[in-house]
Amino acid sequence: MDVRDWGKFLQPYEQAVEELKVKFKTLRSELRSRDEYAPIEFVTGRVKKISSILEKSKRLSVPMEQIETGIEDIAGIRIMCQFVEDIHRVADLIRLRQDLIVKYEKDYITNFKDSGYRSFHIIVEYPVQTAIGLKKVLAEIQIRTLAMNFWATIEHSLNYKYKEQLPEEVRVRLRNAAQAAFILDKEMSNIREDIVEAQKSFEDSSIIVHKV
Ligand code: 0O2
Repeated sequence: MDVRDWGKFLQPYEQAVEELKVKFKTLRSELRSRDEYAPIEFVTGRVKKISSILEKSKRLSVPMEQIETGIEDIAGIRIMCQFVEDIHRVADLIRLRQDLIVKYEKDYITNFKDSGYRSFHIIVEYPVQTAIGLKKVLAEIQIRTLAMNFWATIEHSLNYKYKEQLPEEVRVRLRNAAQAAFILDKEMSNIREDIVEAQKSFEDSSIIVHKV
């Protein structure tokens, strides 16, 4: 594929990412305005880089004609939560949606990866209305806590720096850091109710200050 073909190929994925970002950000503000606890802290999204698509298709032996079905994270949405419990709540909300179909789920929270990676992935099929009709694309929704995201972001950049050849010492430190992030999530879950209550009264008081 030349650059123009890639542009055409990636267009529906770009649209899917933009639409899904708006939908999950809206879900967050909608829950807040209904005065319900919003399990979403913030949402990001990206379309996979061409070099990364090519590298993954090579690694998984997916021929170019099959990348639409063989590579499921060309469109990627990331939903960050405060607590592990929120991840399950967000996953429930996604399963109930009528605007996408859940294909399958990968639970790297119960079964974390050797690297120490933890996150909950949901692969969905999302219909995009394009100029030439409806196009269904696959998207990967990653749901994680702020601690899981901190760890994954650092590990991703170190892997980029060392080109996937992490020195053993760094690897061990990352595993220890993953364990620390796991304990942090657990401790935060233990005092979750106190934290949520405190945040709620802080928000209420800032609304009063705003009104004055
Ligand atoms: P990008 O944004 O393209 O650079 P994999 O073999 O890891 O590619 P797997 O195990 O089936 O594939 O995972 P999956 O569900 O396809 O998700 C891949 C994405 O999950 C990665 O995308 C990361 O965002 C995240 N991920 C999976 N494993 C790890 C890990 O060990 N460390 C970190 N930091 N992230 C991970 P890309 O390709 O890295 O992202």
